Amino acid sequence: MYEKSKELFERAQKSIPGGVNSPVRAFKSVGGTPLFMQKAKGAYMYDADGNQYIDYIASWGPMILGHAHEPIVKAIQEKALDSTSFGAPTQLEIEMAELILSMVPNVDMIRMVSSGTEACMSAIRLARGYTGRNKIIKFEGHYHGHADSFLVKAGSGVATFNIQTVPGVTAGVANDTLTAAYNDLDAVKKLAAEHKGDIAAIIVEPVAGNMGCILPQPGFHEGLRQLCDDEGIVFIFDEVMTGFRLAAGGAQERLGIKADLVTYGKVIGGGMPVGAFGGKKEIMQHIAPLGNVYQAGTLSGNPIAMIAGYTLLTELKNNPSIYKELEEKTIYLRDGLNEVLKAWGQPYIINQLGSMISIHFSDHAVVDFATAASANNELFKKYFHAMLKRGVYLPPSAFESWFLNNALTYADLDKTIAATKESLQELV
Ligand code: HOZ
Repeated sequence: MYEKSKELFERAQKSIPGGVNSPVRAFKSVGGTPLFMQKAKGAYMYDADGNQYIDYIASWGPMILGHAHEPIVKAIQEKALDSTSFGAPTQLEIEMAELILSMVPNVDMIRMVSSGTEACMSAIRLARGYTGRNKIIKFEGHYHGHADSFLVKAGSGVATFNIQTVPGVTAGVANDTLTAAYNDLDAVKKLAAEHKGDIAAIIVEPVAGNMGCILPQPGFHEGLRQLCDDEGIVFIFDEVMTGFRLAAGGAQERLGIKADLVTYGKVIGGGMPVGAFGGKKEIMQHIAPLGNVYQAGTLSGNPIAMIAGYTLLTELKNNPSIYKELEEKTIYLRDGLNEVLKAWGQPYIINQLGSMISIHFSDHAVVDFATAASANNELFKKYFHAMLKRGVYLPPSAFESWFLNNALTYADLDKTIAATKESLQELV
């Protein structure tokens, strides 16, 4: 069934570390051979052996309208005829910035980069440059890309592979990153009091997606916002996953919270390599060449990435019903999964908001990294493979959120629920 993928994986390991260009996709935590994908269309992906899968990763978020969405593909093809990169400004970059500003609350200015990692790394540098302070607070199990400052108690692959300390991150950098449990406002207040006047920024995934999907508890973000106001700390929402997914205005709109800086990733490139950070003019004007906080990139504002993102965001802006449809589908899936899991009789937790959802095999609420990590991940492994065998491609780790795309039909969701019912019988 996976012969070609097995062959490719063996070959890949000779020239690429671990055979993959990003660790989570190596399937190491769930075991087995990673599947090498050949193509994808709408809600389906096809591997090198020609197997079809219902996709619940959506390229980790951006394929909100499904894979190879025709207007995006067409726009990329047309744009490529005018060159794939200039290293000079274009009108399209202004149009893209104006479009984002028109959709997102509370962002006066935005700077394009090439990935979510770059966006978060730059936002932190800007917060430090702006405040003249060094330390940041992040949350256990949150993942803001692989820049040094963020690899302390990180989620996603760092949690998946249980890496406690990342070699190569200097003690100096690690010491400037303070961590607290997600949803524990008192712990954050304590850190802020202990390091009064030293904290440049608090960075948070507004809805956590790198330890499964975990929702903010009522009052948590409001408390962080107040603390940042009281202490002159820059409040950063990492919306790499939630931006343009939970609502056109992202988590800021969905949760009704105003951040000082916001970071975006792959979603704003419609799947192309893009990121961005933006926020209040008062802070953003410290970025070079307006200010001295340096940040740059030849591929920033790349025309192909810009046209792909512009096309996706325009469609999302013009059809707000997409968010309603996506949420209804996700709730339908959640309810169907609940039914079969309940009948199965073993403990489980489903967390869901908008089109983000995940299952933890746990008998207690999953509200932070500790509760996510204490879930039964051996069961998740078995569930993952049982679903894969039945043509459903879930994230290959319990420390990741699932992302729905609007090309999914109710028949696809029914198949997924039925596949879960069957799969559960294989779990012991
Ligand atoms: N870190 C990504 C998920 N949170 C996975 C990236 C990938 O393997 O593509």
